[in-house]
Amino acid sequence: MSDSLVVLPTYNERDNLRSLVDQLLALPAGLGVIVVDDASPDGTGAVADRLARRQPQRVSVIHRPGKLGLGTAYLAGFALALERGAQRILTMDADFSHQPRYVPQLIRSCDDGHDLAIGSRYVDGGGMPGCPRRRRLLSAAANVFAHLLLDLSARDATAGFRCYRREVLEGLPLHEIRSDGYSFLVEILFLVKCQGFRVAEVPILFEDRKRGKSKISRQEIWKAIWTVLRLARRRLGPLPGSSARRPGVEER
Ligand SMILES: Nc1nc2c(ncn2[C@@H]2O[C@H](COP(=O)(O)OP(=O)(O)OP(=O)(O)O)[C@@H](O)[C@H]2O)c(=O)[nH]1
Ligand SMILES: [Mg+2]
Repeated sequence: MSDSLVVLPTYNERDNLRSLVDQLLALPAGLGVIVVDDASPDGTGAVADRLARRQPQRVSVIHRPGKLGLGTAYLAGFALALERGAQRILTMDADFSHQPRYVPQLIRSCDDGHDLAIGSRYVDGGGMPGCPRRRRLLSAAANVFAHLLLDLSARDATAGFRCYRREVLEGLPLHEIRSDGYSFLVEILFLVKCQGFRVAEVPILFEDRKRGKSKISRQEIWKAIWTVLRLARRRLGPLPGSSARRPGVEER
């Protein structure tokens, strides 16, 4: 198995998955791929199985019984990647919003000493060209809100295009994460900050998906707002009489 594994959560990505995996496997990095499919009604799981049969050394599939959320899909992928001995664990969307051409830069950034590299829309050279105004506003608002309340240093705190060094995932209290959906990305970044890991951002151009449908629902947006408020409360310290630990004291 490769020492860099890409975790690809999928829900109804049949029209994207095959060409995305082919492009990832063709990169010089010699990547492996772990697809985490939640019983997609469109048959994405069967496509993933075919890809795994074709390249069993490089493609694995985790099948879950139903749509259990993006956050828990990442956790399932991380567990398998760590078990397989991966040194770098990448995550990306399976809809080509995150282009495989940026993967080598994310890996290089970790090899240069960063613990987490984020494919970022909000640093010089990054952006969201061609995305509808509503999508850009949603992303910008989510980031401003998370920054204001959580004091995160990364400019793109909601990005799902990331490369974690193994030690980060081993060192974080992943069992404490309560977000099961999209807000997982902010919650894990908050833990990364609390533990004092080094974060870098690599500029990417985020592209709007061309095939398939977005899964972000209004409910996910409310859950994300709630997550940021919950973490902000935690950042301020334990409630009187509570025995909760203040995460910030562990900074190194
Ligand atoms: N396994 C699993 N994957 C999911 C789930 N929800 C979303 N995904 C996948 O997570 C990735 C991101 O979801 P998208 O719907 O593309 O969300 P987004 O990229 O933030 O939104 P758009 O830009 O509108 O596409 C995609 O690869 C989805 O197929 C889920 O509940 N389980
Ligand atoms: Mg997407």
